[in-house]
Amino acid sequence: MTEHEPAAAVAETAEKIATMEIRGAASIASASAAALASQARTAAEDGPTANDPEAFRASIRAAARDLRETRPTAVSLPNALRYVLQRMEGADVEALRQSVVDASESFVRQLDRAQGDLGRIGANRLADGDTVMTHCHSTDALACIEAAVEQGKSISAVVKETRPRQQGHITAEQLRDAGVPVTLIVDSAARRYLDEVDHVVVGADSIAADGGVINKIGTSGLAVNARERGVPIMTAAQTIKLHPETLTGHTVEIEMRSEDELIEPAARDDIGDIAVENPAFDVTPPRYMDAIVTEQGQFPPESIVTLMRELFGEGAAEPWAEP
Ligand code: RI2
Repeated sequence: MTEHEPAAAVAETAEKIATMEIRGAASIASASAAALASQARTAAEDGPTANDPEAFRASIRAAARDLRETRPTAVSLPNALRYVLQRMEGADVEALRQSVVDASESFVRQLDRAQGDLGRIGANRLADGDTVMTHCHSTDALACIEAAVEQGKSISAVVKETRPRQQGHITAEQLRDAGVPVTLIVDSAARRYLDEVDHVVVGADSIAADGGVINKIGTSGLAVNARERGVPIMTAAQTIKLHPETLTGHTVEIEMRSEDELIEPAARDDIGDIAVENPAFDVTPPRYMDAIVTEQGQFPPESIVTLMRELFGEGAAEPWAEP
């Protein structure tokens, strides 16, 4: 292995994230942290990285860059890489390896704990007998609903299928497993069903400093409709979804995915010369979101910047860059 060749586990994880075999902002973050730990173990075993601390560090940074390039929108991914790389320290390769493995494991542990904590906070917003509407599949959003059920509340769900990849099916199955009665609907039926819904619960891939919520395409339209119908809507998002670069004016890149997810090539050819676009995410302005629920409490979207400054200072380091 040369110093810039990633271990097989990194290439495999990067491929799975890019193709969305591993998906969901929290899962992407935890898989990326685990992949860095694999890289550390492999790089410490043999080759030039096994005896040269600087070559070892360079190989971890290179692996982080490969992971970073897979999907652009979910900030949990660079936040996970940042967490591990900032804790990489030691005078020799063995100490460096240990620090990366330890950081990766503590990141994953914190992620699990944070989701449990935010679930219990989000559950407090739900009342016994509530019907919730969901969009896409978010483990943070599901944690709130599952915690409400664990608190003994009776909850039903209207689940949007979420075109084009239909991650609503995953939500429907997991809610069913949690004993929640589920009604699956097409996305365009959402407004009709809002009259029967007490709360909308969505996740987030990134939260901007102005309180804008970047989540699966269709979230912003749902939020506007929910506001018009007077149905409260919350975003369940661990603090690793807070986007530090937005503190300094950067915007969040919206991932554009393949048109094949949207229309079969043959059907497209039949239609003729058209453009097809497939943005994976949209931005819900803070005025359409009632609350952002994190493991550190519930926030009005406009005040999330205070928490971001506390956690990140004024910006974000890029520890994966070549020095
Ligand atoms: P958790 C997903 O994106 C959805 O947009 C979901 O709301 C968000 O990640 C957060 O998921 P994608 O990876 O971290 O399906 O809450 O494109 O699991």
